Amino acid sequence: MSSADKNLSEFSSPLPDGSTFKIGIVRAEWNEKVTSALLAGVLNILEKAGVQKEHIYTRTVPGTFELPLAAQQLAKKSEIDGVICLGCVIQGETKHFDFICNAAANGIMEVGLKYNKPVIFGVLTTNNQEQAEDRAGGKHGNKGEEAAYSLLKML
Ligand code: DLZ
Repeated sequence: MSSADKNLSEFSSPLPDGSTFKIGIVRAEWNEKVTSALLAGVLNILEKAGVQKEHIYTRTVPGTFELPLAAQQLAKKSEIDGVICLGCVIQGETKHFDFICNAAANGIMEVGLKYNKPVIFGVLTTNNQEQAEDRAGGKHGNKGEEAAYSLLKML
């Protein structure tokens, strides 16, 4: 099912209790408006799940390509239970899109497997700005909320 057919902010089961969890968040600064909206979505769900503000460790990186390294730096800390990576890659005229998306997806998965912790791929990979905004608090919900829900479920 594509995210055009599913609202990213609608979940099939109740939010897990997050009151004991310590969570890392890494946000890419490219496409700042969108990734800020994704971060707001994450924080909304974490708050609703009872995650304490002082148990949330937020970092920023220049672009989506840099997400895996910062995720690794958080994931290797024993006190952190899981990490959410937020980015937005928008298709351009060159092959940059494919390289960045593939590197980020593979790198993020590797970090999770290496540290045996959930590391969530909260990255929008869209054809244009409108599709990204539709999924960052727009008509298709918020990918950040979906990412936070996924992390809580995995934990
Ligand atoms: C270079 C680049 C381009 C063209 N597009 C995006 C994008 O749409 N989204 C994003 O998060 N980052 C982009 N970047 C930056 C790369 O992720 C990375 O920061 C640089 O290539 C430096 O390594």
